[in-house]
Amino acid sequence: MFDRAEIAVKAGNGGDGVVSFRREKWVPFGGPDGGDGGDGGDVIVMADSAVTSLRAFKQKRYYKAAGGRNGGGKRKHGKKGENLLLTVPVGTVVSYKSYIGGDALIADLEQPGQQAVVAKGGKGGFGNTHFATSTNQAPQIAQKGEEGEENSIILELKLIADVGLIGYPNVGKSTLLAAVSAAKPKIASYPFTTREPILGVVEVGQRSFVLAEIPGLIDGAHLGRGLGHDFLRHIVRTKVLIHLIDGSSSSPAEDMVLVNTELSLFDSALAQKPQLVVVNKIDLPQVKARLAEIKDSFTAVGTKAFFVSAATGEGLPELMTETMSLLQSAARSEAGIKIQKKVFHPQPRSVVPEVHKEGDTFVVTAPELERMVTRTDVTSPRLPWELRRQLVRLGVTKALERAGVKPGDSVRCGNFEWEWQ
Ligand SMILES: Nc1nc2c(ncn2[C@@H]2O[C@H](COP(=O)(O)OP(=O)(O)OP(=O)(O)O)[C@@H](O)[C@H]2O)c(=O)[nH]1
Ligand SMILES: [Mg+2]
Repeated sequence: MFDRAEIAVKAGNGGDGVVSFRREKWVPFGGPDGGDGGDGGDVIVMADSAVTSLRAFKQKRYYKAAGGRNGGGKRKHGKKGENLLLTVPVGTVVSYKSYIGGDALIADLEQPGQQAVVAKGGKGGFGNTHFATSTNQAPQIAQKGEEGEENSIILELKLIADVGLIGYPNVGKSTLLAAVSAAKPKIASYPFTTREPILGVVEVGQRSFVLAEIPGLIDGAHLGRGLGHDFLRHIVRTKVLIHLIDGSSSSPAEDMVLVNTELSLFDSALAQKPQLVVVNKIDLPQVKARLAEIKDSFTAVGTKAFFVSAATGEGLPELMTETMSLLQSAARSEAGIKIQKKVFHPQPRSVVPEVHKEGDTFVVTAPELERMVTRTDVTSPRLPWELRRQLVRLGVTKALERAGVKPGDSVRCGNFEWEWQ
């Protein structure tokens, strides 16, 4: 019933910033002119109505966006890495896979064109022009590009029913579903046999639609009575309703009005949905006997009803053909509505530096500092001075002091270790 795929995505790394100085014939001390690295490309998932299944993602499971290019001299910025766009069927739910349980929802791509960023590209590193100050005109440091995000993603396609089969319990919904599709719902002569929505595919000529039996529609269902109103929410997503009524009930037309009242109490939009009113069980002698009377009662409330027998199949082909054409006209009027495109973004990651102790060493976790020090020229005499400035700027000094660092202690960040002064 559900289509599902798990993939790994890796966004592009950011390009590195560079250390470079202006060299011109008549300018003896050119200033820094190292350009920034370009940002890495994002991995983006987008809903596209031309895509119908997640099959492609079961064959190829690893997707990687392009990295940003490194910066150059003369303030040349590196090119941004191109985004990688993965197209999925409309109705795909995208979430992060969690290995400790509780997968986190990223987006529910319900409309064509909606997008979700599933791995953010790494930021390009700053070139040395960013590090010049009034007292340091020749900074020897530049930032390394940030790593692109890497995530495990779950794609799940919810089969959205085109047509909802509604009606009071025991009216013959399961019987009808079983008669027109390959679905095999349980059928029994008591109410609430069906306890959750059941889907079936109905074929009409070359075309098909998905029909769903929606159980639990009783008086007070909108208040949570019976099976609760969870299932009423499924009706919201369908385009057309088949409203089934038991012909052997004392007043079929009244049943129809009551069920429709229940629908509009839950959501007034539901009452507006195109609906086919269908009287079932016309094979029963007591129903046959009062067929004319039942017809009149529907005409009296302004409704044209269909008459079928889910048990014998009488009237079902005509009903399915009618449903198909109603569905097509509903789709046509929907196509005229302009849909707002939404883009979902993941939460930004935290950049607050953290400090923990490993033995006597204070270990700093600060991605920005790490990227800087791995690229630094450690032989530069200006290094201690520059490092100190950056530590203050990034809030690392504060974090270390809070952790109780004292002069003489050793401090490490990435693969760079130094003595605290
Ligand atoms: N004679 C006759 N009996 C029918 C017909 N359709 C359904 N039934 C009977 O009505 C009873 C209920 O049928 P179901 O298909 O289980 O009805 P339902 O609406 O799915 O009921 P719940 O899922 O329990 O709410 C069963 O005993 C069926 O055999 C019909 O067209 N003619
Ligand atoms: Mg049923």
